[in-house]
Amino acid sequence: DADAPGNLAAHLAALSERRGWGGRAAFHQGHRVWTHGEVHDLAARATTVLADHGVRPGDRVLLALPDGIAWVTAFLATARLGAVAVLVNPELPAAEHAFMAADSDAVLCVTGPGLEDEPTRFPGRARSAAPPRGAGLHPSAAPPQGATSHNGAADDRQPTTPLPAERLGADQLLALAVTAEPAAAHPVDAHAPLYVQYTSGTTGRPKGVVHTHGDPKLYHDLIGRRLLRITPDDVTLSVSKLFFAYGFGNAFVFPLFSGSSAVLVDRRPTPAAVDELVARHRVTLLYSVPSAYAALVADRGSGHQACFASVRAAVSAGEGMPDGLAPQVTELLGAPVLEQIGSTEAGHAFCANGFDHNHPGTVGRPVPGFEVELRDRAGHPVPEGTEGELWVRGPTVTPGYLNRPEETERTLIGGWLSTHDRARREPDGTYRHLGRTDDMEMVGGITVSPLEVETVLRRHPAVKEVAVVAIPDPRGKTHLRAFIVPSGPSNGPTTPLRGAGNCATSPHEPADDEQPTPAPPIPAPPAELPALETELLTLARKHLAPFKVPRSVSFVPSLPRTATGKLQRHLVRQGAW
Ligand code: 3SK
Repeated sequence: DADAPGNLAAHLAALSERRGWGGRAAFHQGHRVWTHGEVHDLAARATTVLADHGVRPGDRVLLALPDGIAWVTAFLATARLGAVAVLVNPELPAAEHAFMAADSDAVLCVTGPGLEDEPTRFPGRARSAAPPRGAGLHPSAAPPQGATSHNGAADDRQPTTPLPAERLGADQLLALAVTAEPAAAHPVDAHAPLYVQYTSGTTGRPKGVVHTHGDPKLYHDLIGRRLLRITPDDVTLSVSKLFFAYGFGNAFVFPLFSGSSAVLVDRRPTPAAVDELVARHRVTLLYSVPSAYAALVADRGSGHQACFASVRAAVSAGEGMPDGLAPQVTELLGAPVLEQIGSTEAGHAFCANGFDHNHPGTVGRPVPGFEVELRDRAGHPVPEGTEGELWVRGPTVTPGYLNRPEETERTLIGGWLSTHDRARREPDGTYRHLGRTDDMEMVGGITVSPLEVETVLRRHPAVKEVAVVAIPDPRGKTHLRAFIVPSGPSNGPTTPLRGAGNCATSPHEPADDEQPTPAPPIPAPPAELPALETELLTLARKHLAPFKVPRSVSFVPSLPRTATGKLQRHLVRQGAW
């Protein structure tokens, strides 16, 4: 197959050349633009820098970097070298970084600002004699015996050679790359491992999920090109960051495979930053998560605003959209909301809505090439119209977890991936997401879906966010408690809207500080809370069976969420955030 990707970085560089994209914008960061040609040239040079730092084909290189050109360069250079990039959230605590560096047996950690000088964060490690177990990292990654490495030198490394892990700052990588010679790509096939992403994990230790050189092309062919119809004229803004599956596909894979561009921002943008960036770069595709869309609507109001005129679609994933939010987003942006669902294990979305078939409130139909089944706890398909757990089979599903053969065996059965998402199939073949299987709460021996209770409570205009969990009382009996983040006086739907009718764009002086530290949520004044509690419980009694009505309400300034906006229900249960 002439179009088979082989080495992803080499494939993308050749594609850009063939299609004449060299002079087109690929990434915007602050006031700088990098063209596709510049990106691939820089990556080829950075490959030499990584090799000079001891990285060899098959090695793991941990990237703890904020979104930006250094991230893109480090990823492509690692791929070009035939090494495996380990993508981690740069904002994790030191202990989690240390765990991931050790778990992936990284030989080099490329770090962003603030992390370079922390000696304990990425402890030096001897390169282990044995490769990590469990996910087939080595068989297809290792160069064939006697093969030469990317720079033509024979790879004579002995597996037992102790070699301490190196560290390289992002600025240093870029500075060295500018003057380095470009390196040829190491030949690998499409099944060779390309990257590892750690699942943010709502419980337990993070697990490294492996994906191959062939996967990104499929993300683009199946979703970017076919469903979202991305063309070279598109401009992407993804609230989700590059280290995460959703952001990686949206803001790295799709632009490089389509000749389009992405706006990269190093932190999660605030609502004000989103509309400034959309207006400044004429963003056409906005990718976000429900909590960030809700914040945008709360901040800007729902009437259409001119600063969003360029947006042609608002893609949403990560969690189900609360009732009523999608129409508000559509009204604000003047564009359809396309909900989808995916997972780190599936690589990208496996069910999605598209322009031709968009069923609001559902996550759409299976992405072509994916099969989806709803199964009961015993793993048997459920009758039509009944809810069950989503199982998925498709071309980009991970070969497995790094170092976790038992968990791989439990999650991947006969090529089918257990997603732990609950859903129901609608008559038009779309799937309605009903929460996570581990989200169910037990109250007095009865299973309750907290999502159902949360949906009712969220209808109250003074509720900005809500999480319902079962809490044991001192006698061990469990009761439902609702944790509520109240709408602040400035963003409640019944009060005047701070930004309504006003785009935050400043055409004369584009903001450099695109993401000011998010303002802390503004809780309602304490005197109003008892009344609000009564109103919420009345609302719950009106719409829910008695055993689903929360016994108590706690008002909190925020809820614990993963970097991608997913509620961390186990932390709410523990009261630990
Ligand atoms: O979290 C999701 O639902 C998702 C959606 C699209 C791509 C990747 C992911 C993880």
